[in-house]
Amino acid sequence: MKGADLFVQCLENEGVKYIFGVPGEEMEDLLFSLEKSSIQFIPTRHEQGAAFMADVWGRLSGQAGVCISTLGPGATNLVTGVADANLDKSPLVAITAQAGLRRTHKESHQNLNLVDIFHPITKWNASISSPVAIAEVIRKAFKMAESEKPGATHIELPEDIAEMEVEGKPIFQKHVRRSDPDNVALDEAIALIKTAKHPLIIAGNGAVRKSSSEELGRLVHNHSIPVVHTFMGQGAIPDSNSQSLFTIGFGFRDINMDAVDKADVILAIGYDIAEYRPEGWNPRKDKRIIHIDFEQAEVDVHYQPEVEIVADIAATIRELNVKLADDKHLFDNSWYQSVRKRMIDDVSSYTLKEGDKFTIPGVLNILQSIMTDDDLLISDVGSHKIWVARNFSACCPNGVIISNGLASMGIALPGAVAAALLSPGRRIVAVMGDGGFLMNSQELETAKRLKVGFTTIIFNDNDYGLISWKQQTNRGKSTGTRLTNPDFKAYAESFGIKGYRPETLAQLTAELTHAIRSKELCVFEIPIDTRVNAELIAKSKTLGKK
Ligand SMILES: Cc1ncc(C[n+]2csc(CCOP(=O)(O)OP(=O)(O)O)c2C)c(N)n1
Repeated sequence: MKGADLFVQCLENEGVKYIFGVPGEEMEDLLFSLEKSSIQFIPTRHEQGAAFMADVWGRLSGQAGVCISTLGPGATNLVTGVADANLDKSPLVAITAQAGLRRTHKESHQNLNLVDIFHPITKWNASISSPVAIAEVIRKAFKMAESEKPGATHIELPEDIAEMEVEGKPIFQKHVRRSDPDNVALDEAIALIKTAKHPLIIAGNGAVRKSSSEELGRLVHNHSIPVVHTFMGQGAIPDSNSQSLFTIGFGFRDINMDAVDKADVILAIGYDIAEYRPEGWNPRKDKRIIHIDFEQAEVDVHYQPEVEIVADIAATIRELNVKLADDKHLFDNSWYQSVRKRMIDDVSSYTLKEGDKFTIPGVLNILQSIMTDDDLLISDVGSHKIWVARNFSACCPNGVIISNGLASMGIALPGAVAAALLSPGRRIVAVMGDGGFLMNSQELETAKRLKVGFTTIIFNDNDYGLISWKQQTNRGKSTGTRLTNPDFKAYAESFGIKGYRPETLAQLTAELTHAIRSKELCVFEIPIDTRVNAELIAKSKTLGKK
């Protein structure tokens, strides 16, 4: 068989269902091998869209999403989405075609050193230099991408390798068991927890992967330990749970920082320093920290754990639960319940009344009332992301998807395409700013062609809003952020997609309810009043002082 046929057999062996990408001449053999396979190649309108689809697929499923591009410009277009998956700890395998080996050593058409380009944004990458290596390279790329901490890997397939004859077969994949937590470290952690007056858990993105969240729920319920989540840790325990103190990691002081300040022992569970620097919550370096993660702690003066438990997170929390089983209710919840209540009251204060101008937190409250625990909210990056993280309650791991490692604009719309393919029955809402929407709006055509349904919400402020919010906070004015926009409703309709531009609260609520429940592919343009942004900063100066 041809190298390309073996390559595709290996992908089938990894359970790949879809490959997102833009075709190119140098991947002709691979495309025709794919055509004969069980895998569907999904042409996207930009390689970045393909990479974000693979990124969100990986994050939601735990199995590597796969994207593909041609050499040169196709490969450089993939880079942002691949880097996003890598920093967001999302399993992804990127495949790039390459010129034949006979010309990669010299300057030639579209020839870039792709292994060098992808090296700093992947966990591992390689060029396939012989068809005999195909099975090993593919198995390794998937194994590396999917093992903790997950991330991106990259395979380069030169066109002559794809064409060559080869004999071989895919390598059998076996589930690898991670090591159990160390008993001495567990006992040290228990001893430290028992010295605490005000213990607090920071749940990061590692706490929403695998089966950690059930064990975490048991730990906090049995011992009344409160949890703050990072943006990507949202849903580690449901926000409806009385131990949830919602989300931390804003560039301003929020109400729940009262509890963080008061906490003496911090259990950092699956905490990812790429999301939120420890200086933000441990400025005086006086917290006693227990680090629970798949990997050792990063070295940081503001993050010096007394105990590090490096093992499977779910297994570690399970062991803590076993060892604490005889100690019922170690702590009382009185020290943090008022913080929780103030957060809840603050979020509901944004509920819109008829006649009010639309605001992002106001619309999020409407979404919260329409969406159920089975639904999915995907946020893009911008001011709306701050509001989603702060005000939208997560019900479960992966109920809210936010990119907060690389934090790249443009992820939400392609991400919704992947989520809809992965879970066709799920109701999905993607929220974004006008800036992020127009970065990857071309993927509306991909969505339409695939006949997937989800609700796209554009919060329109004709501005790169988060940047002007920050500039306004720092300097009292903004520069370089103002935009003009097309008619988004007409734009959506030009793709044959339903467009909405509601004008009253009643209309907004009715149209959103219909659109979300019916899972139609549609675009809402919601003009927003951004004064709430500055008001939140002004309020934050007093929020923590009650
Ligand atoms: C790809 C990329 N480019 C630039 C940035 C920097 N950035 C962060 S938020 C933002 C503005 C986002 O504007 P918009 O999408 O309209 O959302 P809004 O802030 O108005 O809610 C920018 C430019 C980024 N995070 N990602």
